[in-house]
Amino acid sequence: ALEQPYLDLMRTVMEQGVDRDDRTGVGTRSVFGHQMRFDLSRGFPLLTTKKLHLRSIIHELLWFLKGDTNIGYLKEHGVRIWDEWADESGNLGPVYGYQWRSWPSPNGGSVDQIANVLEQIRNTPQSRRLIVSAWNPGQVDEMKLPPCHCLFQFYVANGRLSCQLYQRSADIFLGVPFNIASYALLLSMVAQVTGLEPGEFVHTLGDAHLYSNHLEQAQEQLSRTPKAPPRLSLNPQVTNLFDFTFDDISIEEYESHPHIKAEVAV
Ligand code: U5P
Repeated sequence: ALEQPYLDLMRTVMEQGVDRDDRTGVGTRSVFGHQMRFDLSRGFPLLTTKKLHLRSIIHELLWFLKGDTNIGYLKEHGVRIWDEWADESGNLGPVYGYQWRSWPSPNGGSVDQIANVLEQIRNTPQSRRLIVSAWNPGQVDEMKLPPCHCLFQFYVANGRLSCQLYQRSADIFLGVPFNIASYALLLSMVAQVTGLEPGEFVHTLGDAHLYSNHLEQAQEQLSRTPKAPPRLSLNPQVTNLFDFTFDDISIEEYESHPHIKAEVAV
């Protein structure tokens, strides 16, 4: 199954992980360093072993791409995933959107990493420098939440666009299913606007952990048999990455096992 690498990660951590305390006080079982590969030509890697809703993730990605770091846009669309981190004005500090679209440069200007990487994919697809970084060491302390998905790189071969993400910290049960979907979506959108076919999403994890209060849920999920993956449908008229709207993106033929409830560690 397309999601097998995710289920393998879950099983590996369950069986071979080390139990540790963590910042939240909940406690985790973890491994350090793990890689998963998802071939997007086989379908969209939205998990089928539990039901997931993509609405928040689509809005969050569009919000990142706008360069926005205030939760106002998310609130307007009923997305609450960033609420607990924002200050009274809804600001999050120089998080993802800011670094992606306007990383401050030493001369007082700024770098639009997304626009640059699109231009490089189009003009020098063989480049080994197709990188976007959200981890700005000079500004991490000003961010309400230091980036979990820190850096990604594109790779073009045989008309296919691949993307590898480095994620420093990965909540396997709650966060990772959405991180996979979010980057698979970004990869598909970038592929469309650069005239390429989606290739592989390679997901590299640093501290990959199951919270101690997610172990039962993980067992339940591992007992389920995956179904055929859904399909991502993007409006083919969109040729500029920044023109995508919520209505241009949909998931089709999604069949899944029921949702599994679990507490978020804050
Ligand atoms: N987390 C994710 N994916 C995200 C954002 C957060 O898995 O996109 C999880 C991290 O894995 C961790 C927590 O469990 O949120 C952030 O805590 P820390 O790593 O900053 O201590």
